[in-house]
Amino acid sequence: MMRDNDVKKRIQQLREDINRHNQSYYQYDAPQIPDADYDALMRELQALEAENPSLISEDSPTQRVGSAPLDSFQQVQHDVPMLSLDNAFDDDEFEAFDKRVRDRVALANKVEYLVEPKLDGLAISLLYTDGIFVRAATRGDGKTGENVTENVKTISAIPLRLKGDNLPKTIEVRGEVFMPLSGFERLNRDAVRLSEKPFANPRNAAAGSLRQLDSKVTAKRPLAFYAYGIGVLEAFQMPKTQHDLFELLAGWGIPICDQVSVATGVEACHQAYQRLAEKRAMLPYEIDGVVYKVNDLALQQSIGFVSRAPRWAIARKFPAQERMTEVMGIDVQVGRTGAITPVARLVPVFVGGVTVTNVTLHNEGELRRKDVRVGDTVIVRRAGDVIPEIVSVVLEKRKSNAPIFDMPTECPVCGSAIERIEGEAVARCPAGLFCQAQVKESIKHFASRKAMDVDGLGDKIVEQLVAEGLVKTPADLYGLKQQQLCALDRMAEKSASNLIAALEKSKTTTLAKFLYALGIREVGEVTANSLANHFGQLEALQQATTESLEKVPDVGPIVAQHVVSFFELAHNREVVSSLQNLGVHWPDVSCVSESDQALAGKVFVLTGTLSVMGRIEAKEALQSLGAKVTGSVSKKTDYVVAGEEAGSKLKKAESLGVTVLSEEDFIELIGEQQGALQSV
Ligand code: 9MJ
Repeated sequence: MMRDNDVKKRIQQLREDINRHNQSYYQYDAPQIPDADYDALMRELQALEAENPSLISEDSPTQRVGSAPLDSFQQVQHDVPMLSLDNAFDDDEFEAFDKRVRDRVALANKVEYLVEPKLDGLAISLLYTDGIFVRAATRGDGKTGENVTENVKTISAIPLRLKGDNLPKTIEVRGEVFMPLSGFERLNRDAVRLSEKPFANPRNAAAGSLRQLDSKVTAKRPLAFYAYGIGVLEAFQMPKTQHDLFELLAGWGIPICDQVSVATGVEACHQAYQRLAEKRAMLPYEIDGVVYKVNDLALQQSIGFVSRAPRWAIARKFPAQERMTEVMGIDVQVGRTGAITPVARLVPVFVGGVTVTNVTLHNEGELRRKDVRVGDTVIVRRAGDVIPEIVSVVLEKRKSNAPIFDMPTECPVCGSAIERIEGEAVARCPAGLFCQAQVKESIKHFASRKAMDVDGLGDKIVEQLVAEGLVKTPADLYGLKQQQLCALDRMAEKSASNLIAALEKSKTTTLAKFLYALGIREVGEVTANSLANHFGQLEALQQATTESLEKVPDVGPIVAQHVVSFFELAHNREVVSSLQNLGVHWPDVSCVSESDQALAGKVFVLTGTLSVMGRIEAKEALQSLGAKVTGSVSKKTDYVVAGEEAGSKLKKAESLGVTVLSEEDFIELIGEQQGALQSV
């Protein structure tokens, strides 16, 4: 039997050892002892605490193993708004920012900045009262976040009790939760081994881990944290600079990134940026740029902030990332309209923030131009959210016998002779719905979110349904029976009945969505919407001539011809009427003439993250009011709706003098217009 004093000492020792091992494991991915030994230490500590409940402390590692799952996250109001950052995309934009700072505070001298790496994770707020961790919340929309306390407790890098005696009554520490690269790679290796879907990038992995209702799951995820600021601070003297603040936080045991530096004036800032860009590939975590912050906290205060971003800080993103990898094979895919696309299969490579395994080579011309061959070493680039591409082949590494890749002359799926039309880059399989690949793709398109939005009809299910001959046209989907679905791979009874219910629900749609779902060539969402608004009824559209179609905004001779050809085919007319007979229906839009629509003809661009409505919903709301939503900003754009972290499109709108709406302005506008319509 241990004496009380010995028990206390042993508990203390175990806590220190376990904390140290947690740090080695999660932060440095360098475990110092085997898992079994670690488990033994943890069990010993748990047993001692169970026998001596008075010795349990809130900061014991036993408190980090997760607790009972929640039903949902509670909301948390941020008393001090949690801001995000504006971006500078080049030196000029940063220099313009620096000038604005100097003008605002009438500073003739150079400004002193703290240069921090920009971590790619999830912003989080940590509340400490009398040094004890009491609550963690996500940023959410900056005003209201989600309470993720139970999950954050499991992150061993975050202290549950601050060190030292001179502590504030209340402090809200803000920073980024992220997943170090080694932990991310380990997590994905495990996912692949267990046939689970790997995460696309460390950011998604961190966000997915933190938004778990079951904190026991979060406890197993290798998350880390760096602080970058504070929100609420009570009964404590504010330090003088951002740098001093970092030192203060570090002294209390809060993790701070060790790559920060002070730079005075733009030249020194550019150098600090360059230094970090060069170090980037060596860092054990993903960074996507640097953040410059005015170092003097009193100056920060006087400069203030606008809507969601401080005026005293700016993020400068790194340019596209490039990495080398190998081409394992080249496949040829057949798309929904028969387009034949060569795709390079790569040895997976983590580049520009995601793991890339396939890269499209677009068409034969592109394949020839780049001369990509199986076995080649290639440079892959991915910038921002742009799809990855092969920049070039590293010819020095090519094996002398690597054969040129020949495009097939026959469709790899149905065997039809591939057609190449003069002047068109794309080769096509002309077999249409006699080609199983095109049937599969048309069904996937029909069911997709922006089309009929059939929840739960994933690609794998569609592939089985078509391969088994259960579905030949979209209309067949609505005749599927529970038993047929249950016979498919990985389809439990519950999922089958959910899918039947989702199909039923999808029958209530809009004419625009239905037209888009039909997959008529060149009829994307915007055109489908224009057609629906113009014709009002399907019957009118089906009978339209090319001349009348060309009167629709956006519709030129090619689109008009595709629409006419589509409805000329008896097969297509039959599918459309079967769908209607099976109950697919939409509200009549013919009663509102185009010019009556509140936003008729107005061109909108949505950019950044829209947190209240979401992109798809916002787009639908605009389209229902007759507006057109496009992807790029030009002189023709009437409004740009800029959500959180809006980037280059917002800049372009500002430079062209296009009206910019915040998300709140936009919601107000939609509300007013919808209200106006209802009262007509
Ligand atoms: C990141 N993501 O690393 C800020 N951030 O400061 C750093 N984010 C930030 N600072 C104010 N280093 C708002 C966001």
